[in-house]
Amino acid sequence: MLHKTLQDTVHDVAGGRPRGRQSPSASPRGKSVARAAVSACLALAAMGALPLSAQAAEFRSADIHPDDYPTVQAVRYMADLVKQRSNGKMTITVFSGSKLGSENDSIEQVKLGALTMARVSSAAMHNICQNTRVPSLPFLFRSTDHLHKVLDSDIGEQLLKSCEKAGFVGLAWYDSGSRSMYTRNKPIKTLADAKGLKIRVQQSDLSVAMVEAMGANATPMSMGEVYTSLKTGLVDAAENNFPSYESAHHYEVAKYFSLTEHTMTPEILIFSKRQWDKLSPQDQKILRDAAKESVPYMRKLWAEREDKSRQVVEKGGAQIVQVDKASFQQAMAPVYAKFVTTPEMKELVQRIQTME
Ligand code: GTR
Repeated sequence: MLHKTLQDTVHDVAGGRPRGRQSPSASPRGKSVARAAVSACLALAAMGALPLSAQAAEFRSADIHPDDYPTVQAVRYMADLVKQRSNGKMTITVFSGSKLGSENDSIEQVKLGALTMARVSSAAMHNICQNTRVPSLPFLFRSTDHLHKVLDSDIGEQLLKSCEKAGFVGLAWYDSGSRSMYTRNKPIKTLADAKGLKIRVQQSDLSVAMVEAMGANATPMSMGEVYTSLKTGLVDAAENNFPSYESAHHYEVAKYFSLTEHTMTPEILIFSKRQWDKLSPQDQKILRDAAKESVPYMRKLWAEREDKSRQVVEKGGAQIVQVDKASFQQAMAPVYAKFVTTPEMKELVQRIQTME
């Protein structure tokens, strides 16, 4: 493919005659012009100076979730649109199930440009791009509708854009429902039940602070380590949404799922800024549009999966526990005080809270 498209470039460089007519390379002088052009293109491509738009682009995207998970399905949906609209010039292969490493590994690779895309939890971006903390703030959204309204508005765009300085083009937000606590030994019903527990959290200062504000001890670790940590009692509890609780089999080792619904941290689809800058505006538009169009598809899959996962865990012996939510909510003021620090964040939070 690369060869073919480079030839097309050579064709342009060497005179751009339509196919079927005698090309300059048919004459001895033409041949040497074409040869020189090929070498120049190869050299430029090797240096990364040739716009990717002149080459066939094969992108890889990482996800820690299994094949049937809504995030993986949504990026595959985007990939189909991109392939179709670029006439096969741009392809995206999604590597599911942590085949390309943990979320933190993928983020690092995307920053370097060694990997093109990753679908990660926005919590994994908190310490890299601080505005991504905003939609993870505890009890910020009143409902899924409220979350969607915010993420679909200019606020969502502003938050996605804020990662560019750190080397990431934010393409889309995906749903992740709300996260709740689950425990091995006894159910959490009120804030007092969380006190002193060792709770696994995502690798983010904000996630640590949320659990500490509940009076518990936070143990940040990657998702891949959680099952064993729960099973062996290294931690007493963890927190996640129903689909992750189910697909990662955490319900088998921590059966009390307490509906704290303390955060609605969304998923984010990131693209390497290094690679993005080499694409033509037309190709960038194809990618952006396709990512946006995968969002409603993802939301539909997500709603279905939340219901299905809830049924699976209940059948598997998990107990769904109602909690005194207000007691958790009241404990969160220090988290806001610590993390909503810049005028921009303060304004965003205020706009979100007052959005109808
Ligand atoms: C899930 C999320 C993953 C990962 C995981 C975790 O809800 O989809 O990307 O961040 O939570 O808790 O590590």
